[in-house]
Amino acid sequence: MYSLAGKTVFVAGHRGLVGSALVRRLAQEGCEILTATRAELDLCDQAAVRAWMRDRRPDAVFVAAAKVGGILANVTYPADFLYENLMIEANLIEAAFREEVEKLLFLGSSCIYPKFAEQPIVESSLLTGPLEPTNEWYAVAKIAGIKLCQAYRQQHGRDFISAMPTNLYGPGDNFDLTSSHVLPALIRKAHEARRSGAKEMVIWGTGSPRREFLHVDDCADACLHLMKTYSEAEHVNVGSGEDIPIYDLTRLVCDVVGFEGEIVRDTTKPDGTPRKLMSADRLRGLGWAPKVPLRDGIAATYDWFRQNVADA
Ligand code: GFB
Repeated sequence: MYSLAGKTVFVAGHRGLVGSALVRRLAQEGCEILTATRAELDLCDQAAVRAWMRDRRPDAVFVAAAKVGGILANVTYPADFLYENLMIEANLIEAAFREEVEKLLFLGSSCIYPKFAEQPIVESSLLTGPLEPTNEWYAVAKIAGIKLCQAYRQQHGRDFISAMPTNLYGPGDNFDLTSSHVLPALIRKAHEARRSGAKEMVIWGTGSPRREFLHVDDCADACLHLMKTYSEAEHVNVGSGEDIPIYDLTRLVCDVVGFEGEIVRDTTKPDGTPRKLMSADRLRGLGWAPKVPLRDGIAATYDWFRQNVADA
């Protein structure tokens, strides 16, 4: 058991979806939370990261900083997704090693798994087949992050662990239609269609791919659970254990938002991987389960969107 009480905990990426949820959740732990804005610390700058870590000397680190985006952003900016994510994780993990950080948790993504991995995807499926091309750049960077944690554990005995969250959503998400993930995009599209009295809203692809969704507060809670109780080399899936076709998800979002028009598919846009349901067995076996039902999570996220984006 690794207690966070009284510790100094650095959340790298505290303004992002996951990082901000980690900061909210860590407030209950009696620890000192360290954060750095992009203006204060460029995580792609190795010398700056080393100096910052040497100066602040955190006891524990959450690597929640990453260049992230939905399917179109991944396809459009492969160099950014590969380069920035490699730099961020390598700089943080190496600096954590040098400054003798007691524990580090690296956050990856469910896209690390092969495109046609057997479902639900178990952790040992990693590197057993080709990746989904729409996000292979991001996936390769995240696989490197897992391997960095394992390498520092093996070579230097460091307690660096990795968590692989499924598709996340919640307050603080990116609602920009060109770069967002599907759920915030659907919330925005349904909201704007209802407001404007449109007869239809357009979704990308065929609507048949299935995705698993987890509320970001559940993800943060799971990360703390792992930070406190888990100390092994293998990464751990963090998911809800349930998936849903994108078309059905769209209907659910429309129901929450109150849009009753037609849902139209734009099949010129990519579908991405057909299915990405992770096995939740390992995390359940470690004593953790999600709490936020999908519909409730979408309703709460829609409230946040209205207050902070649509009406702001
Ligand atoms: O969330 P998303 O962008 O990324 O798309 P992935 C999921 C599915 O929703 C795809 C469809 O089949 C999209 O075609 N979709 C339908 C839409 N309408 C929309 C829309 O308006 N916007 C978006 N964005 N999608 C990401 C990876 O893959 O998953 C990342 O690109 C990361 O690297 C993330 O791993 C968790 O689930 O396909």
